Amino acid sequence: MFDIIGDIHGCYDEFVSLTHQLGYEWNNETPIHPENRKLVFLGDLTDRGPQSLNVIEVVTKLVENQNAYYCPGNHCNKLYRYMIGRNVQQKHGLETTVEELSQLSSARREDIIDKFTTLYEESPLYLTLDNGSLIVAHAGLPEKYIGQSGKKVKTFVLYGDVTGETHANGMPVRRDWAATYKASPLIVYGHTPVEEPRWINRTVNIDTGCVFGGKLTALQYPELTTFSVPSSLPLVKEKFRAFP
Ligand SMILES: [Mn+2]
Repeated sequence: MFDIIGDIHGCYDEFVSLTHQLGYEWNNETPIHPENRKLVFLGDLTDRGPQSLNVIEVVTKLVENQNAYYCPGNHCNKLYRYMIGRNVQQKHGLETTVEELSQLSSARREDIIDKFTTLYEESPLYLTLDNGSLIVAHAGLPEKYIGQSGKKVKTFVLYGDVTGETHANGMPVRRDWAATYKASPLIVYGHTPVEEPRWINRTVNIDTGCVFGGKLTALQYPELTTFSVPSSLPLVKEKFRAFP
């Protein structure tokens, strides 16, 4: 039994509230469920929000202790590349995580970098759970990529079905892959903020834009019940995508 958490983006307080709502008890700075449910993180733990490093600390500890599963998002990929010394642009939210890191002593900074790079390097590109009945992938997974890996799959999982074009507001144009999904595994994903969890075919987008003033959502599996905590941040309405 899993509780899958949408894109946190440094919204640590909302994450803590959500775990309480889901019945988790905090012991030794990690949320543990009395009935052994496991948390599942679908990526984009950090950037833009106020407490990215606290989120990294909790998630790395949970995964290390085998109390949670994690797969990366595009922001995780970029933060990882920053941490291993690649020349990445500090924008689109990465600058907030870099700023948090700069406030630390070098020993604490090295510790966080070690934890996050280990988490990232050991994570699968997407999670296949419940004997293949449940797939968790940051920006989703079309039927043709189920069980597949490689460069194309990685780009899709991290960035979605992008066309390479951008909208007038600067957001990348993304095709609606979920609308034509026909396979039976349930695909749980995030990446594109929506006002309410969006169910279509056997897919659900649970990125309800917490960092843009929406809410942080969890999906319980196999119950398929969603729980949400409202964001403490101001609403940035143009960041949410409406589907017909
Ligand atoms: Mn994302």
